[in-house]
Amino acid sequence: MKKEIHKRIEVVQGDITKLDVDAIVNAANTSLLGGGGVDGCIHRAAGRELLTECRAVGGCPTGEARITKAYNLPARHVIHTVGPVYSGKPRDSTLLSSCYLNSLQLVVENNITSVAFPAISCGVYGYPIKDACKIAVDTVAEFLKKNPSIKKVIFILFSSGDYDIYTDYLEELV
Ligand code: AR6
Repeated sequence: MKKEIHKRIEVVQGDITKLDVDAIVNAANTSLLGGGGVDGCIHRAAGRELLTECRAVGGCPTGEARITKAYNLPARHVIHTVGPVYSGKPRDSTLLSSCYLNSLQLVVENNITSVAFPAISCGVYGYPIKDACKIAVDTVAEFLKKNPSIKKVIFILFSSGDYDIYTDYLEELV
């Protein structure tokens, strides 16, 4: 990976709801009406107004993304994307990659310069973290090459084990 791309990607361990970035990405479900995991954390921290706006959006198919305001969060926007439920079929990786691509497309369209991603599909939806990490990093790196307006993409991982997987993979690509 080129140094210039590497510098625009950051890996951190922590809670995505605390990040002061232009946009955070939510690992939502197709209803967009909240749930557990990171989705639950984001809705709790953003407040009821987020649910009201999500209701008006009216859902999101797997692999696509929708943008809302972030209300009580330090971030300015929430990009809701719906990862695949892991099945072990080739379609999983295409859909997961689409989540990153469609989220980044919204980033560009909304003049956003910094965005943070959780490990989409790697909790309740059961995607193996090592495979998901490769898809996430490769998709983002390829997109950054073509889109200089995005200054920073943060991968934020809840556990130290997941954090190590991301940092190890990025080191491999240097
Ligand atoms: N900050 C960063 N990462 C987090 C946080 C947080 N606050 N909380 C959890 N994670 P999951 P999925 C990590 O289950 O697999 C919901 O019910 C977590 O450790 O949140 O895409 C939705 O409504 C894991 O690595 O999302 C859907 O129904 C990662 O975020 C379903 O879960 C994703 O885990 C989506 O499942």
